[in-house]
Formats: sequence, C-alpha cells, structure tokens
Amino acid sequence: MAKRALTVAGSDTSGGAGIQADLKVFEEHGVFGTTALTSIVSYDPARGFVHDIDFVDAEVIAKQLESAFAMHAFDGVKSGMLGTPEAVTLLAAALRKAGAGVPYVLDPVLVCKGQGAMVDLRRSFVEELVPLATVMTPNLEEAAQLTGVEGLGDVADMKRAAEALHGLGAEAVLVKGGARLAGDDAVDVLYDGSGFTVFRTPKLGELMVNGAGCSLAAAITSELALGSDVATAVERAKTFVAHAIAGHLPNATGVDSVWHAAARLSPSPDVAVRR
Ligand code: PXL
Repeated sequence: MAKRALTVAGSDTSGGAGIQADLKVFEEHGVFGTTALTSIVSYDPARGFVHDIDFVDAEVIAKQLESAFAMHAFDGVKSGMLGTPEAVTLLAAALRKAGAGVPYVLDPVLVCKGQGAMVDLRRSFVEELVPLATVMTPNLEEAAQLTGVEGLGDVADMKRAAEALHGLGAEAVLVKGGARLAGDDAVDVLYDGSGFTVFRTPKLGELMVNGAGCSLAAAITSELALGSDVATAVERAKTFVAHAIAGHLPNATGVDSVWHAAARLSPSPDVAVRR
C-alpha cells in the first residue's frame, strides 16, 4: 500500500512553494499526500508582486488537523509556513497525540523570499516544535534567528548552529547554506547528534528560485515515509531538488519557480550531490 504524508503549510498561488510544492513532491515520490492549510499567499502585480499573506483561522486549522489524523495513519508529516503561534500549538498537540513513531520534518519558515519577517514564531518553534522534529531544515537566516548565532558565513558556523538546534531537541538538523556561501558549491550541513555530514552540489548559477526549501523538506518527508534513514533521505532529496532548480520555470515576478517534475521528465546532466 502507498505510504501517506501530511503537509501543514500555506498555499503558494504561484505553484512553486507551499502545499502546491509539497503535494507535487509527494506525488513524484509515489507518496499519497494530504494537507492542512494554514495560510494563503498571493502576489500583488500592482506592487512588484510583493507577497500578501492571509491566515486561516485557528479553529479551521484545528478541524483540518483533526480530520487528517482521524482519517490516516501517517508515515510522515511536514510543516512549512505555519504563520501564527496558534497554528504551531495546534500542530504540536496533534503530533504529540500521533506519537513519536511518525517522522516529522520541520521547515521553520520565518520569512518568505521578497518579504520581511512575518509574525515572530521563533519562540513557538523552539519551545513547541523543535523538540518534536525528526529533522529540521533551517536556512542560514532561520538558523541564525533560532539560535542567536548571527552572521553564519562558513561551514564551521553552520556546524555550530546545527549543534545548537540539536541541543534544543531536534533529532537531526540540516542547516541549508544553499548557494549563499562563497565558493563554487552549494553547501548544506547535517548533524544528527553523533556526527556531521556535509553535502555539496555545484552551484547552478546565481538565480533566485521559489520553492526549493519547501520542495527539499517535502522530499525528505517522502523519503523518510518510504523508510530511508535521515542521511540517505537528505542526499536523495537534495538530488531531486537540484534537478527541480535546474529545470526552473520563468514567471512574471522575476523569481523563477522550481519544476517539481524535472528529476523525472527533464533531469539535468549538471546535477551531482557529494558527501
Ligand atoms: O519559501 C517559503 C514559502 C513557504 N510557504 C509558502 C510560500 C513561501 C514563499 O513563497 O508562499 C506558502
């Protein structure tokens, strides 16, 4: 029988990130996807496509979580843009009720590209969700904000931040440098409490894309649901997303959308993930 995953996240109207990404990525992995929607992101063409976020009421999020967990025994759960402290608390309660056997991937979305900080969820994440995470996937800015380790600029800094987040209770932490560190490689650091794994992929140019972070966390969730260990899940997910980035689709915003089916339909010969 197919494995099942739940994403608790926002809707990205543009199709690259959010639950749109998560469902497409689950499907690409042969995992049955379900959703609990927390927010709806639109883009205002009259104001340079600035993000506009509408939040779903807490009681509506509660009803979705109750439905989803009552209907399915999940093999993986992922969260993305939760948006409000109430949504964080509701998800934490649902995860605790589901029990520790379900892998949970926390993508601690604090900011959206092209948009400043949303509601400040730092404390909620650290107190309520980090201790429940099988893997958490902060980017450099999120890792800095969640740990207070400012200005992460190299692999040593990323290792320190990963250790700090592990110390707050996450089983494993993937700090995503992505293409933002100096050098020819995009670099991510995984820490599982016993050792570090550094993943490198050749940078695919300087381009900004929408949806890479959501897609990576959804791919890790899929791999964990299918039975991979964390390091294998991360390596495969990185390969999947590197193809999705290489296959990016232009749109009017100037920030291209990742192409979630690229690994299957148009894989790039330039993609290589090294440990
Ligand atoms: O990439 C962060 C992100 C997460 N979730 C939703 C988004 C975005 C960025 O566009 O729209 C719904």
